Amino acid sequence: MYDKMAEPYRIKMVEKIRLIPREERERKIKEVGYNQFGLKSEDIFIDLLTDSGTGAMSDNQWAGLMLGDESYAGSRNYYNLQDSVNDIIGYKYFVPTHQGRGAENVLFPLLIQEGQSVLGNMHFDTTKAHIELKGGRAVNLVIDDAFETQKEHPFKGNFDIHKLTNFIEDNGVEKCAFILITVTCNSAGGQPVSMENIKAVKEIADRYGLRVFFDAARFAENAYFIKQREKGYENKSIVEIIREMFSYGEGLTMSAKKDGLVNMGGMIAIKEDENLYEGARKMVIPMEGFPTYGGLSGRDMEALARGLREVVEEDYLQTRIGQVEYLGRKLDEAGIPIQKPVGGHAVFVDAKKMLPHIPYNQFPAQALCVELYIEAGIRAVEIGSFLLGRDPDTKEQLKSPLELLRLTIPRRMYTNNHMDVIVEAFKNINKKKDQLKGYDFTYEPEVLRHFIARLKPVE
Ligand code: P61
Repeated sequence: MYDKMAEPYRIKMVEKIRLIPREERERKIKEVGYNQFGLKSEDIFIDLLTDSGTGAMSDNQWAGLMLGDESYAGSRNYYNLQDSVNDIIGYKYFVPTHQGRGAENVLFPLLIQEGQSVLGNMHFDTTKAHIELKGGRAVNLVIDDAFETQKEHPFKGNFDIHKLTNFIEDNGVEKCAFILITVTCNSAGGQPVSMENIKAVKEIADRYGLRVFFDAARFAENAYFIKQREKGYENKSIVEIIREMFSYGEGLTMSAKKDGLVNMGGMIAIKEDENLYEGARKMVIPMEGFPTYGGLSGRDMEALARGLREVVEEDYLQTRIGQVEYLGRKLDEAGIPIQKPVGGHAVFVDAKKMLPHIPYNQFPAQALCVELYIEAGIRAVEIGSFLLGRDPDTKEQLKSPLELLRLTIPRRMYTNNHMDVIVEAFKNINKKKDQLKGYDFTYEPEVLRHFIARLKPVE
């Protein structure tokens, strides 16, 4: 075999994209208050805002759409999805939801009491928001190496076991709702969590009588990293690794828009706790829909049932993660500081390192996002203080330990030529980076502000 593996698929249908002139890009980004969420997608050449629901489905999934059974109750696609969940995740119960936050909204009230903390490696923003909306506190206990972008560590998404035990000891177990392991750890750079670490977290949970859940959005990518990097797993299949991973938890929430390989979908899955399942089943009705569809149409459930089986194919994962690595390597060679090693779904550019003259409260990574759009019509997303928001008690702007620009690669969408264009854009920005300015709010909503906030350059 050759060292280099090509994608295990060929392209059957294409979608037109175009690069509008630079003056238009300058005008459009100003019109939307320098917030790339406000841009129309037709004004974007390469869209790296997210890998969430943006991937390409396979012919097999598209064929599945035609087999959608849109019965209100008991759709056959629900049972097909149940089979996929049982086979791949290994949990007994599941409840479909329209996407990940729908699952959080249904499950978290059953697990959190007012004032309790949810102990995570690093919670993603919708997860943090749902924890806080239920009166809880989201606590991040990831290892410190995650915050040192230049330091190589194979599992930068790992929990710091000392921080975890200290938190429980210092605050008391009654102040802890549950432990949530996010795989891969999105906010730290799509960084994986090792099996050894998951086991250690489970041991601590057992010692204190706490329960472990997973935020499973990128579960297959995490399993692939375990296979590549962790001793003892090199000869296991991806499904074996996934099942072992989840065996250490009681349940999960999943945004299926990532490793489910669908444009819309999510779920709650529960290992064996029938009471919890009954609770989720009851709550999903008023919030998402009847438990055999949970906010999804039958055809969506069929696409997901098939996507779950495709995402665990190793040649797919190899080229998927290989493309992200390719982009990371090229940026690194061009002298652009990135989170190392490169994570599963995105390359994270270290804006704090690249633009040290812009302070955290003027959002250096957001400044870089704006420039990237103006430079080459590329839309990226800020993962830093702009996303993090304010302290819920004091309303002070929080200082994120990392100021990252995320180049999120949709699944099965772009070619390496697109990756090369991204690298060229960064080379040009790097030459004039000292002239970039920070940003300040002209409009700031209270919850999940970065979606609709408006900004202006700081003079
Ligand atoms: C993303 F700018 N992620 O990474 P839902 N858990 C985890 C996620 O990564 C996640 C969800 C739960 C997105 C979409 C996104 O401010 C933003 O299906 C680890 O999106 O509800 C979502 O899943 C929630 C982008 C979300 C954002 C919020 O791009």
